[in-house]
Amino acid sequence: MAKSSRDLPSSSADSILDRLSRFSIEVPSWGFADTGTRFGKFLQPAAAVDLEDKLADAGAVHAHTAITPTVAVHVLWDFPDGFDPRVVRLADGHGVRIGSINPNLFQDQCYRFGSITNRDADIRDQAIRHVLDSVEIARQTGSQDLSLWLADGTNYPGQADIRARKRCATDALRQIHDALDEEMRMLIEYKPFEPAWYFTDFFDWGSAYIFARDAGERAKVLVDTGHHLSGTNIEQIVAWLIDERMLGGFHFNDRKYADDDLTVGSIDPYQAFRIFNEVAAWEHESGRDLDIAWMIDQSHNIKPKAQAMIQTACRVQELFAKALCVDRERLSAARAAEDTVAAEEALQKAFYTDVAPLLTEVRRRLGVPEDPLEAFRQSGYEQDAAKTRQAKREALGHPGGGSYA
Ligand code: PSV
Ligand code: MN
Repeated sequence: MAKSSRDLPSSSADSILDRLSRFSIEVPSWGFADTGTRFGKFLQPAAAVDLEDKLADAGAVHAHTAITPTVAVHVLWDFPDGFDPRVVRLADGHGVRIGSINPNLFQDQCYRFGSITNRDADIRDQAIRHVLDSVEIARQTGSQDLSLWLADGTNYPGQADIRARKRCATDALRQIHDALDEEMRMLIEYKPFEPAWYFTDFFDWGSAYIFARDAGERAKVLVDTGHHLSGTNIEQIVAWLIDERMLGGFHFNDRKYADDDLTVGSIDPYQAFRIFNEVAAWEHESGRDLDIAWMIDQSHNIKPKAQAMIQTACRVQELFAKALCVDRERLSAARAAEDTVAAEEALQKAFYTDVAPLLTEVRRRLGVPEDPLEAFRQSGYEQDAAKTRQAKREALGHPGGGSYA
């Protein structure tokens, strides 16, 4: 069994390289701006001040990795003064495209008691209109994915009728689904708590599945790896959703306690590997790539933003490469013989395989530095950005830095 990807049979190494050459993952615009915790923000001079800076940073990440061609946008944070279609050209100028569109149904005062689950029909309509406007934005940016995270929920037992809220959400999602173009997808994200503390309406994969099923065939479930209670077996959820043809995509990050938004693999790289292993297993069986949205959802409060994004994208690429190294024949044989040790070893051997030679080769093919993070750190990009962005902040009259927007 291979200790290094150099020891792989050349046919497997070739197919792994081909798959890695087709691999890409979306970065979130909000990962480049100053963000913080609910207790405050630590500002960074090189943090993006506006959407153009975020696109420039995403462009720099893509230029160093060649695997992050698209940028997710959050409608109110990125288009606070309304959507301007010139953003498509702006992104193009930085070598990236606009990816998933994230409506914002949690910031307006009217959503205090919910958006599409609100008992007030006018507020529900306002929420639906905002999402329909977001569908129009997706049309203009050529985006395939409408990514819905509903912060809706309640804080106290007795506060609201759980079933009535479920029915309101179902109606709203159907209306939104019907407005999608043929090639669009509606991704429904779940989260067990926060900002609501008694229950969230979209609380787990089962609820997201039911909402997606009832909305229509273009609706799928979005798994944010940080949105699980401790001990949840995320790869099992992923395997079930894949099998049900209901996995729409991922929001990757890592967590230790709650929705910590930490760098993928910083706490539990084996968990990320096990998730990728489910994707790789399906791809091996079906002989094609799984058509899902791979997205990063992290906000880096302490780390320099673009560095953290490069580190993340490369870590995902590395862990996916390891999952592609699983010897599927050996694994099947071990399972068939009920040889639990050998079956587990098939996974562990792949996880501990040094995939550096594969990554070097794929980066050579993609025309990017062998060590994207180090090349970026040496490039001077961050220092230049800090200078121009400080000047921009002062010109805008808020030298202290911005917000998520
Ligand atoms: C909510 O915690 C979430 O995961 C949703 O995807 C939001 O769009 C994103 O984070 C914003 O940071
Ligand atoms: Mn998310």
